[in-house]
Amino acid sequence: MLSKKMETALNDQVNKEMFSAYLYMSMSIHAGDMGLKGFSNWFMVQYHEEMSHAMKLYDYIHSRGGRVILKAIEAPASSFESAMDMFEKTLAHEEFITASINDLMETAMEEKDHATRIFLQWFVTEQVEEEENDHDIIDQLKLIGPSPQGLMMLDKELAQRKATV
Ligand code: OFO
Repeated sequence: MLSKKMETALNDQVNKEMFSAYLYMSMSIHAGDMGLKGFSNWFMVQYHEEMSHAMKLYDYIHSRGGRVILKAIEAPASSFESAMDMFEKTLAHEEFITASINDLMETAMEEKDHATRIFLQWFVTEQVEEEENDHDIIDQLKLIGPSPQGLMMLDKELAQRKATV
């Protein structure tokens, strides 16, 4: 059985993952408006990943006898300055999520909840991968600079990303 404190903290994370999904869906829409179909695809795949993160937490809370309480999801920004702006905001958001996962891990340790600590390890590893992906794309955007041809090539590459969930 989850402690009340752990249950509340995991519920807050469900909300953060659903906001992440909402944020990337908004970026997908904006990239589509910019004519960047590959970027739009990349962010939509990310939307699905974030929903799967929320569902992993949802299933775990239930499996430990807890109750999922859905809260309002904040509206994300609806427009962005550029492809670089979207990825810089993505990286900043993922750093915020990493800090949130670290806080959850601390709570699990304080509560001596080893099952939750082990469950959260998947998220710790996932955050390393997510931040690395964002850094890689930001580096490529820096190399491209103002070149529309370079941006179109990266757009083709990002069009290849397939949903894994
Ligand atoms: Fe982007 O990893 Fe979940 O939020």
